[in-house]
Amino acid sequence: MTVITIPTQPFQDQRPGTSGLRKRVDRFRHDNYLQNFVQAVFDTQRELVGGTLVLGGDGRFFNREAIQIILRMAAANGVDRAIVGQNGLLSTPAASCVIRKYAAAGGLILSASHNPGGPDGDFGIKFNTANGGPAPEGVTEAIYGRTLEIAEYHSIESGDVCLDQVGSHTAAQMQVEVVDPVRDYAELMASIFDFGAIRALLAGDFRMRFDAMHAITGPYAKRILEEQLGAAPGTVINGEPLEDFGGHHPDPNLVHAAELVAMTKGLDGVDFAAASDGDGDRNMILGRDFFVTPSDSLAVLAANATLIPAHRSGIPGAARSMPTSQAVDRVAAAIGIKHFETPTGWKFFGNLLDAGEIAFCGEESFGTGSNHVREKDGLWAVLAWLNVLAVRGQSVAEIVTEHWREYGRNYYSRHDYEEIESGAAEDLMAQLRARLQGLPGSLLGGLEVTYADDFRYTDPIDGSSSEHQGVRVGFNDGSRIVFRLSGTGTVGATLRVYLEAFEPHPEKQQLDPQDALASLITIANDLAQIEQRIGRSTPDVIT
Ligand code: VG1
Ligand code: CO
Repeated sequence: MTVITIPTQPFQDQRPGTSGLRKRVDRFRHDNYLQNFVQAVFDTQRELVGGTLVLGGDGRFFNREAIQIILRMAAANGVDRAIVGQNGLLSTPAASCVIRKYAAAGGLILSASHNPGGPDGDFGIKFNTANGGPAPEGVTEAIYGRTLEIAEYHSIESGDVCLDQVGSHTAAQMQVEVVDPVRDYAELMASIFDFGAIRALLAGDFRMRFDAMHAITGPYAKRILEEQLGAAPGTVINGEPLEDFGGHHPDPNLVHAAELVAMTKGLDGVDFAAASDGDGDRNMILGRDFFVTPSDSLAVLAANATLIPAHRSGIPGAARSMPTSQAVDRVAAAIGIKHFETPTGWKFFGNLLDAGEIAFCGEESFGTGSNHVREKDGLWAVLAWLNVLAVRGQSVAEIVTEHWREYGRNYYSRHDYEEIESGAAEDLMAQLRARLQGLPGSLLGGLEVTYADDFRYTDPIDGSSSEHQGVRVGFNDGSRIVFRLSGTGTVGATLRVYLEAFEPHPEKQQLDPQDALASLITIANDLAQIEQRIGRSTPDVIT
């Protein structure tokens, strides 16, 4: 084999964000930008040498090329075996499943998740460790440190590996196994859920739609929902993965999945609708005329966990990211299981899942999952809801409103201010941080501040700590405001304002969240001086 060593220059901007390294696709395609990052992974993650690497992506523009570049580099760097999804495809949760099932040393997942794709869109890469989860901060920092000093990368002289068919190939000394991207994942789903009950539900007059948003979950949803569970053909919409996601944001929320939302409206509305994102790890859940917030979804699933065969004897605990509503905490307290609050990003759930402290976890950003893999999992959430709906025989709205009656309702909303000037965003956060100490005890908009801090997390398993994870301000009526800057954007900064108010009285649980949160929204705007500092009077996206 001819290993070639190619000189390169380091870049200063390869620190992974909340979920891997994300940039405009143009950046990745030029000047060895991708190669530098990949070489930094091989240089620092030495268990890959002589080990197995899982490789796949969400199929966006540049996916195919990037896979071939990485395969050549993996062979040159001494990887023993690469497991690649057919056509270079693997959803993020499926990649996690495959890493775990075949005891791989790690995986490289190519995706910019819900960010737009295509020649002018975004690209991304993420390294997952042997537990199947996103690398913890210690690992991402080591990779980043290496990118700052990298001077060369290794590759081999060889043509492209054929990824069109399932089968075995070699690239120099390395074995390349092209696998069906759906099979292992579908088997795992069948081992968790009551497929018989879901099949019976779908055989009746229950109507559902799943919007794959022209992204990776199309083939997964068709195989599992339509072929294995008998959902009517056409249940999966936008099921053909496209390199540019049809020009849309593959982001399952009320704005970007408007076509699906419309299908749930009125007398003709379907009983259940769901969508997933670019790489298949996010989910949105809808009933007829009813939107389930991701925070409520986590709480409802935790409360109903024992209806799912894999969790029949109960779950040990649940975790949520800090900005996620505290609805799941109430369930945990009521049913007597542990609960944890972690920083934003799935990597922080990994240790808790590995240690068996929790089985369910979730984020307000349309992320829900369990201990079956180490990523959030869009289709898992859809199947979990179908399982609960099948067993309970009630509608989505009935299940959620009953849940609120029992545990109280956590009104919740997130306001995003996108593509704002980075300096102004940093200043806004800095002035908030500077004022935190003086806030407790003061009155804001008639509410008393009970605590104000910059969230700091100490991992209960390995003791590592993460600071500056977002500003939290809590009030005497249980309501809460959180401010943080996004770590996934590729242009300017995004300010996220998370608003939450608790309502125990059933007769007051039917308000529109924006109305229920109106006074808190005013307090948040005044406190952070949003309009003065970033010149915006309304958010770009409200969820
Ligand atoms: C966002 C979400 C966060 C999520 C992350 C990755 O991060 O808020 O909850 O973990 O995206 O999701 P940020 O830093 O922009 O707020 V995905 O579907 O990109 O893997
Ligand atoms: Co995603």
